[in-house]
Amino acid sequence: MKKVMTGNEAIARGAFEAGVGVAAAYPGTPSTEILETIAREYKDIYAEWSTNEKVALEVAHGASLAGARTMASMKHVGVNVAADPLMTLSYVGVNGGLVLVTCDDPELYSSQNEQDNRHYAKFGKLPMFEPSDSQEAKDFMKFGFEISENFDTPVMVRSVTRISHAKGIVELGEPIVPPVTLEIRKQPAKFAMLPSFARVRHEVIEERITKLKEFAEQFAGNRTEINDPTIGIITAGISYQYAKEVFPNYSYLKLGMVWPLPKKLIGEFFQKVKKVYVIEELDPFLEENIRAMGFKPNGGKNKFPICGELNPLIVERSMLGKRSKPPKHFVEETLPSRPPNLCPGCPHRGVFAVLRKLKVYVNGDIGCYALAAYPPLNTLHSNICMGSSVGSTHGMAKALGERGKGKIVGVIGDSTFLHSGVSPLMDLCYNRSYATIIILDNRTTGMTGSQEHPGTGYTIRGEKTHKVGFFELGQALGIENPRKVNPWNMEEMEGVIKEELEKDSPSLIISEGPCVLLKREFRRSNKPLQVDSTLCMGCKACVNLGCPAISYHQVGGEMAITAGGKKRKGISYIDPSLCPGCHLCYQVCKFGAIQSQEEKPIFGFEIM
Ligand SMILES: Cc1ncc(C[n+]2csc(CCOP(=O)(O)OP(=O)(O)O)c2C)c(N)n1
Repeated sequence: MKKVMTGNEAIARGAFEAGVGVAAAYPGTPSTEILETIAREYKDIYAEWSTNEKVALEVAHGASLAGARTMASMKHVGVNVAADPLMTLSYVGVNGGLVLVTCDDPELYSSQNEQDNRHYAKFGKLPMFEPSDSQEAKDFMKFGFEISENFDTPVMVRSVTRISHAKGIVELGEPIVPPVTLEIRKQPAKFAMLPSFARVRHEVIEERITKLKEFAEQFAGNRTEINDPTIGIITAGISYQYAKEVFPNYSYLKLGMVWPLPKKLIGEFFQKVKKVYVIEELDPFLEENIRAMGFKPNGGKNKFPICGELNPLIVERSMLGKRSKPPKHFVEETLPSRPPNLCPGCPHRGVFAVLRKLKVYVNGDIGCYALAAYPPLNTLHSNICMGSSVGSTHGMAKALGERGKGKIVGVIGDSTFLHSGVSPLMDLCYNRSYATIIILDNRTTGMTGSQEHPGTGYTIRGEKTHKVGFFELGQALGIENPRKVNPWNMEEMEGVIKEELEKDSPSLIISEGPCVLLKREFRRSNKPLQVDSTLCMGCKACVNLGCPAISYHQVGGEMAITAGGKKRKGISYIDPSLCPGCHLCYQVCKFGAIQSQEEKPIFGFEIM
């Protein structure tokens, strides 16, 4: 049977057909749907959202020790978090096959950088497969588990956004029963990495990479297509599709395995074609390694961009220069740009509106709230990676001493806090900082599409489970008196933040407001607010909250005078189809022009 699948669905299918027993992940675009598909479609596989990528890989390692085929999936930067276990997992190898899927994000559609994770394969001395479509995504996964067991190595499969999210036809197969039995095996010399054992293992992995090089020469996924011999392209992954689309008649060496590389095969390709070009997205990974083998491609990164995604047009223009003609039906993009924004009713908005008013320096983190860096909020001044806000705030406080007192806060989401904010908060308490940290507890991993985490009380399959209490956790880490606030009540929020900023000891504020998209967290919904156009002065205080439900319209003539006879340039309007009734705008309007339709105006929502 054949089915149309995204790359991520095909990766999940490959794991299923390979007989995977345990799958762990931490959400991150573009990888998230891999585990979501497993949880939804393949009920016999144990699936979990782990607290972070390091934990996910360690869970997979444990399952492999027990003999299960197992996988961990994550976005490219997730591999940085998992890099510590990864580098030594390479030494210990596997019992049951282990595949680590990395989904890279060229062009940074939803990421903080566009690092090229092919380097991890070389760095960790691990084999890496890179599919060019959904069929290969499934096949390379299945194959990955075999290679993992046959060569006693973790295997990496690399996808990119365009492979993960694009759809293609996939031939389905039946799941197999994996060859390794489930049992407890005690093999400390192989799995307990003390220096004396690890020294031996290092030699083993050097032998392994040599064997993998030999394997790469035979691997059917490393394919030569000889057409016009004047130009030969060495490429892999999505770049193969772009190149093939614009240059169908050139010759190709299409690499399905991007590490280690098949030197003999590459040499033969150089013999068969006149000129060789290496086409790859991001870093000159293939090119540099091919040059290091002593070959001299005629072009690579001297022609093709190193930053951002490629596409057929870029490939054609880079290759042909002035000789390239735009395609016949080429349409220039005419869509207006729509900067990302916090949703109407988002609990984060009020917190940032208050922080803006207080003019503090905000060390931010990764999540929806990072959008507060954009106008009109303009109230997030740094962020680098998940969990960084807490340590950075502490470091800043220590550097500034009294000069920074009351002027800096760290802001971190609930999922991010549990991912990697707990240990820096412990550090901050241990080292007696005066820093103030705000956890934005919207009861979900919002940015990546609302995944559960240990603070939501639900597993990936919706089963009820233990729910971490941020208040109690904060106390356990050393915060004397954590404070809980309603993020839609701006006066209360301002008062609490001011008090906490005054403290000489570490302080923690927990902003408790569920993501507006999480229906299960609300007891009832509110009615949309309305602008009384006779009273609105057009001061834009509501507009400056950056709520997509509020717009501003210039007025002239009679409309330029309010009921009270005052002049105005414009008025605000609230789109009732977008307004969930959070009442933030109601609180900032000094003229009583924004009117609640509730019997008694409420700040925010009645939540569970
Ligand atoms: C190491 C790493 N893993 C995953 C991601 C993807 N990611 C971006 S923000 C985020 C978490 C957002 O959840 P939360 O902190 O609760 O904030 P929210 O978006 O709900 O406001 C994740 C998982 C990432 N950027 N880096």
